[in-house]
Formats: sequence, structure tokens, C-alpha cells
Amino acid sequence: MDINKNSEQRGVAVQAQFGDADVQDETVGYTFCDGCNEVPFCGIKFHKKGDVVTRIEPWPEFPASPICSKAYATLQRLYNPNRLKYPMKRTNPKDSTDPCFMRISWDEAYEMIVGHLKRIKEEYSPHAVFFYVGDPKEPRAAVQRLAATYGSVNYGCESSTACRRAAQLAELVTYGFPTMGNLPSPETRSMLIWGTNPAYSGQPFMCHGHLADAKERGVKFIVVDPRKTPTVTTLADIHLQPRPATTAAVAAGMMHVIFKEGLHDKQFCDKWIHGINELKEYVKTFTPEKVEAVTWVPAKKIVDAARLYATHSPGGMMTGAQGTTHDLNATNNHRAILLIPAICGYVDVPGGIVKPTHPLVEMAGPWAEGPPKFCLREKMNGMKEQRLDLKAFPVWAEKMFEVQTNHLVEWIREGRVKALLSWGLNTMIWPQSHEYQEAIGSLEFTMAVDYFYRPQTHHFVDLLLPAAMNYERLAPFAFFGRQIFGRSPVKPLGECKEDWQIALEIGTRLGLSNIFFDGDVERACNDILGMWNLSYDDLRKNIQKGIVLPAEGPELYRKYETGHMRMDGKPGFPTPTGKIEAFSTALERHGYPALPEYREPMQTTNEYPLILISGSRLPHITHSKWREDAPWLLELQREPLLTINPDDAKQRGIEKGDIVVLKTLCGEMRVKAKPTKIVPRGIVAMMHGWAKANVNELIPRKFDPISGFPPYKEVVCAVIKA
Ligand SMILES: Nc1nc2c(c(=O)[nH]1)N[C@H]1C(S)=C(S)[C@@H](COP(=O)(O)OP(=O)(O)OC[C@H]3O[C@@H](n4cnc5c(=O)[nH]c(N)nc54)[C@H](O)[C@@H]3O)O[C@H]1N2
Ligand SMILES: Nc1nc2c(c(=O)[nH]1)N[C@H]1C(S)=C(S)[C@@H](COP(=O)(O)OP(=O)(O)OC[C@H]3O[C@@H](n4cnc5c(=O)[nH]c(N)nc54)[C@H](O)[C@@H]3O)O[C@H]1N2
Ligand code: SF4
Ligand SMILES: [Mo]
Repeated sequence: MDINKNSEQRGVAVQAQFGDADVQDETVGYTFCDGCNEVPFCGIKFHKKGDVVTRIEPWPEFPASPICSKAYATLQRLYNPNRLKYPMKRTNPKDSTDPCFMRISWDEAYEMIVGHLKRIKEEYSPHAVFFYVGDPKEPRAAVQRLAATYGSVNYGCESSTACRRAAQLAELVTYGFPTMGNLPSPETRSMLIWGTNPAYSGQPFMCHGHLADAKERGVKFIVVDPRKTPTVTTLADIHLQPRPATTAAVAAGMMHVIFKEGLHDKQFCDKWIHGINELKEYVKTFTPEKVEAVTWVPAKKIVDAARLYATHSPGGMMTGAQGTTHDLNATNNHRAILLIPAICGYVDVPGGIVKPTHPLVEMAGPWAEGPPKFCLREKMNGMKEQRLDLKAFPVWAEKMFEVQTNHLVEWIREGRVKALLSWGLNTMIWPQSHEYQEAIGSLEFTMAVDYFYRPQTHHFVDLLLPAAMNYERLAPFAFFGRQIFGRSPVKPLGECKEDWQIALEIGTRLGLSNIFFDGDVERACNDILGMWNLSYDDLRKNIQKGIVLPAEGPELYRKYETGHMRMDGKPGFPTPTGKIEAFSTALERHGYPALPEYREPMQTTNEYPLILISGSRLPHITHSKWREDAPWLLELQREPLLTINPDDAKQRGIEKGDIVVLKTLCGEMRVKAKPTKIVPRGIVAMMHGWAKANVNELIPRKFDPISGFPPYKEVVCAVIKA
């Protein structure tokens, strides 16, 4: 495809939409940004003329208000002439190189879907239909309701495949509650930031701004990241640069020092950590010198970091969704990090890692999960025995309501999955992506709902449905702590429909109109809002400032002492032992190592002397999006780039802009090199999601035995000048 030519055409198209808009006739609307699928979202205030959005700006009253380059580009994406606007059916046989997608009516599309759903239920089982939502978080609640009602327990998403859930699993088996840590509060004196780069990947206001303010106040920062990211350069008092995938050893080293020097919170450890003696014993051998040899982090820095964190009390912590879990020791690596603030007594104290006292319990988590009642989670839990991942990942299946999707290839080959209903599917998410694409191609029926036709994912799908974009949809509403916001959409382009509407209409066509509100999105939202005696109308009336649901009381701390942490009201943490579990009873029960043990990652060799970190976020790209979607952003970076340390580049005769061959045991590809000191010697890094150089084809299909996560940030490689 000639990107330049297309970008010119699209530029004209965008101008045509708002070039003649008379500002005086504009009215205002409000929506949320879905540019990076962060939840909670950032707020967008937009101007429109009729149903044409003319310009956008931050929504000042919205809690996450400054917006980034990707948010501005959502406007160009909205009027991208390549957008899907009608339901499309594949008309050529699957072995044909041209899928020949033809426009059909929604009626025909629904007949197809419902026909296959009914047939598969009769011929095989409802569980043979897999329901999937990719990184877009917004469709999730409606799709889960559809899966549960249809009778399939097999619902999975990108979070349960490659993103947040491995960390969450570690949190649940260790603390008993999910947490990514905390932003620094006025009491916080030190912060441990591990495997995340919020300067690029976080919401501007939510993360990095807060952290920078805390730095001004004198909070000390330890940042653990193999790369010298902007988070490191702007915040770090101490930067630990470990060899990728050696997290558990770095953490064990820090704990070794803290225990040895008696800097831990002895009372808390003795009373509230299950397996504290086993943990002490385990980390005894992780002397700073040994840890240096294993992790490349100088012994002195391990000692300094441990001392700084344990003595600047209370300390907070921030981990990413996935920086520490993209390797074959994912769960235990993340568990090891969690134990550092635990032994310092920083859990649920002011300034430390606090479990919110008054969340919207009815939501039980962010939109990425969906409200359990609306999602019919109880019904799903009742069907657990039919989960596809039950045998391969038993602890996961016990703790996570979403199925671990990495084994989709095997399940399709074994005939256990016959059809796939997907929203925001992207096969490039997976290691050895082509195997997923081929497996999907062999299904009896695949439906995909998306904004664009993306050949690498949609080539084999039978039915491609056009999703309304963020300016064009009502559902879902947003919530921020206890503040709820609605939005005021414009009419969708063409025959696009919002994700929720598609799910609700499929349900209605299955004959379950009462459960699916006759396909009415607002009524579905009202069903959820009713939990707080609200309706969408209330949100509309308070569109700018949202509605605050007052908390029943102040934030409480050390809730493990008072019984406010567990559902049964007893003192303790919400784990089987009532304590933070350094020694995990759940992992032990299923035959896994119960302590957060370190496992050596893949070893470099003469042939593969470098380590590949794939997927480090860039501010102007989200995964597979923002390439052709919005040429404004593509101007910032037209092609995939492999970052390599200048010394490593020089050694190989590589200069800026040279084409190199990136090679792993799985294969090789050509990519442009970008020498930069952001990556240290011995490590190279590149972003995933580029169709023209899909780095996931170089990642093996090996998985962490506990969480099932792939080694995106562990694989050894070679880089050779082409
Ligand atoms: N090597 C490597 N691989 C990785 C990662 C890594 O770090 N390294 N990261 C992993 C992680 S954390 C993630 S989250 C995944 C990325 O997860 P993906 O699911 O790959 O995310 P996207 O590429 O953002 O979106 C997928 C598709 O959804 C469509 N879409 C976007 N919004 C909507 C919507 O609202 N509705 C509908 N119907 N469609 C929509 C987009 O057009 C796109 O085609 O990648 C994972 N893969
Ligand atoms: N602009 C933008 N924003 C995004 C996204 C995007 O694609 N683009 N994606 C969204 C999604 S789905 C997600 S999951 C989040 C991800 O958000 P983050 O988790 O903050 O992801 P990254 O920015 O890649 O930061 C992860 C860091 O981990 C480091 N790392 C790699 N291996 C190791 C290791 O072994 N140990 C340690 N300590 N660090 C390691 C990498 O060098 C990298 O700097 O971002 C979200 N926001
Ligand atoms: S960080 Fe940027 S892309 Fe992500 S939600 Fe906020 S404005 Fe949108
Ligand atoms: Mo993610």
C-alpha cells in the first residue's frame, strides 16, 4: 500500500469533514479516549456540527484530562476513508488468496451468526464457541453477558493472554487482592517503580505528572528497568538495570539485604506473612555478589536500593501491567516484587500500597473486567468444569474468570473450539502469530468486529462487522473511583454499530430479548446504573462534572487488623491463611513452587548473544493500532525500528538507519536499526504490532507454567547488518 498517497487522500477527507464547519454553529459533546485502551479512560470534549465532529480538546472537568497525541489522532481515525462502514462477508473459499469481502445487510449478518451459534450448540456444545475481546476494554461486559447467556464459559481477552492478568494472578495468590501499587500520597517517602514506563505508557495526568510532583516533594525513586527510559531519566535516584527476566533474583537480592541488616518490619512479618521463615531462608543465598553475577545489577546498587527503600518509610510501589510478566517465570517474578514492600510493612498503610476501602464494589474492578452481576459471572463460575484451560493452567482457572487464550491453537486443532466470536481481535498479539491465524482459518465460523480490515488478522474471518468509534457510542459509561461519567455520542458513520449493540442484538436474535434489552444500549447501561439508583439520563444531566457517589466513610488503613479486608469480616488478608502469602498455599496445592523462586531465563550463546525486549511502549503507537489508522501519527514514525546500544551497533558495523537482520531460534526478519543509549549493551528492543515486521513471529510458543504467559521479553537473538 502506498502510505503517502493514502495519507494525502485522508488528509483531504478529514478537512472535508470539518473544513467548512462554522465554529459559531458548533455544539459540544463529550466522550472518552480509546487511543491506548487505558482504563479509566481520558476525557475528550469535542465540537460538532450536526453529527460531524469538527475539533477536539481535553475535557477539563474529567479526572484524567490532558490528552496526548493519540487522542487528537482519534479524529483523523474517525473520518479515515478506509474505515469499515458496513457488515462484510467473506465470499471466497479459505484457500483463496483474495478473501473477496462483500457488503451484506445486518439482517443477513445476524442470521449467519445466530445460525452458527444454534448449530454448534446442537452439534457439539455451546462451550465450543470461544468469545474473545482484544485490548479494547469497552465491549467486555456486553460480550461476557452474551457468552454466559448463550452458555459458553470460554470467554477470554487480551488481558488474560498477554497483559495484566499474570501480574494480577501473582497479586491474588500473594496479597489476596489485585493492585498495581499506588501513586505517591503526601505520606510516601520512597517509590519502587518496577518494569513500567508511565512517562510513555501511562495517562499523562494519572501517572507521570503525579510522580514528577512527588519527586519535587523529595520522594526517593528506585526504578527497575533494563532500559534507560524517560521514567528513569526524570525520576530515578537509583536505577537498577537488570538482565531481562531476572526479576525474582533482583527482588531476592534486595530482600536478602533488608533481612540481613534488620531493616524489615519484624512485627508485621511475624504476624502477617505466611512463610516468612521459608522466605528468609530462600533469599539467604542471594548475596548481592551472586545477584550481580546473575542479573548484571552491581552488588552495591542492590544494597543501596534495599537500604533506601527500607529506610525511607513508608514506601510505595508501582508495577506495570506486563513489564515483569513477559517471561517464562512470570508469576513468580511478579510475586517476588510484591514481597519487598510486604516485608517492609508498607501494605495498607498511609503512603504505601493501599487496598481502597470504598471502591464501587458492584463493579469489582475496572471496565476491563465488567460488573459481575451484569456479566452473569455466577453463571460463568457454575460452568467452570468446561473451561478449556482447566488442566493446563489450574491455578489460573481457579483465580481468573477469563480463560487463558494462548492455547487457542491447540484447542482448535483438537476440535474443542469450533467457532470464534471476537471484538478487537489481533492475531499479532500472539507468539508465532501465523499459527493463530491459520488455526482461526480452520474454524467453522469466525466473526470479527473492528474499526478496520486488517489482513493479518481478518483474512480468514467469515464475517467482519463495523464498530462505531469512541465519538459514536454511548456504552460503556466511565467511572473514576466513585465518580461516574456518561457521554454524548454523534450518530455512527455508515452502518457502524457500537460493540454493545452488536452483542445485545445477537442475544436478542437468539430469542432472549428480555436479557438483552431488545438490543437497546441505554437500557443495558441503566441496568448497571440502577445499582446506584442512577440512569443514563442522570449522567446526561451531569455530563460535564459527572456524578459522585459519596463514600460511606473515610479511607481506612491496616484493615487486616480490623476485618475490613476480607469478605467474611474477619481480621486478616483475603488469602486462605489470612496472611500475605510468601509461601503460596494455592501454588503448593497445585504442585508449583510455593516460594517466588528464581528461574534462569534463556541463555545467550555465541550464535545468539543479545536479549530481545519486544513490546516496550512508544508514546505515539498502541500495539497494532496507529499505523495507517491516523497518518498524523504515522508521520512520527513510518516504520518499525530496532533499538540497539551504540557500542553493540558499532561492533557489528551498524549505523543509524541501516537495515539489519534480527534473528532468533524461531526465524529472522529485516528491520531498520536505531542505535540509542536507551538500551544497554547486550539488549535490543522493538515494538510489537507492526504487520510489516511482526516481532512476535520471532518469539517461541513457550509459556510460564503457572500463568501461561509468553516470553516476549526474554528471547535471545542475533543482530547482523544486512
Ligand atoms: N511481543 C509483544 N507482544 C505483545 C506485547 C508486548 O509487550 N510484546 N504486549 C501484549 C499486550 S500487554 C497487549 S494489551 C496486546 C495488545 O492487544 P491487542 O488486542 O492486539 O490490541 P490492539 O492492537 O490495540 O487492538 C486490537 C484490535 O482491536 C481493534 N479495536 C480497537 N478498539 C476497538 C473497539 O473499541 N472495538 C472494536 N470492536 N475493535 C477495536 C483495533 O482496530 C485492532 O484491530 O499485545 C500483547 N502482545
Ligand atoms: N503509548 C502507549 N501507551 C500504552 C500502550 C501502548 O501500546 N502505547 N499500551 C497499553 C497497554 S495494553 C499496556 S499493558 C501498558 C503497558 O505499560 P507499561 O507496563 O508501562 O509498558 P512499557 O512502557 O513497555 O514499560 C515496560 C518496561 O518494562 C521494561 N522491562 C522489560 N523487561 C523487563 C524485566 O525483565 N524487568 C524489568 N524490571 N523491566 C523490564 C521495559 O524496558 C519497559 O521499559 O501500556 C498501555 N499504554
Ligand atoms: S493516554 Fe492518550 S491515548 Fe491513552 S486514553 Fe489518555 S489521551 Fe487517550
Ligand atoms: Mo496490555
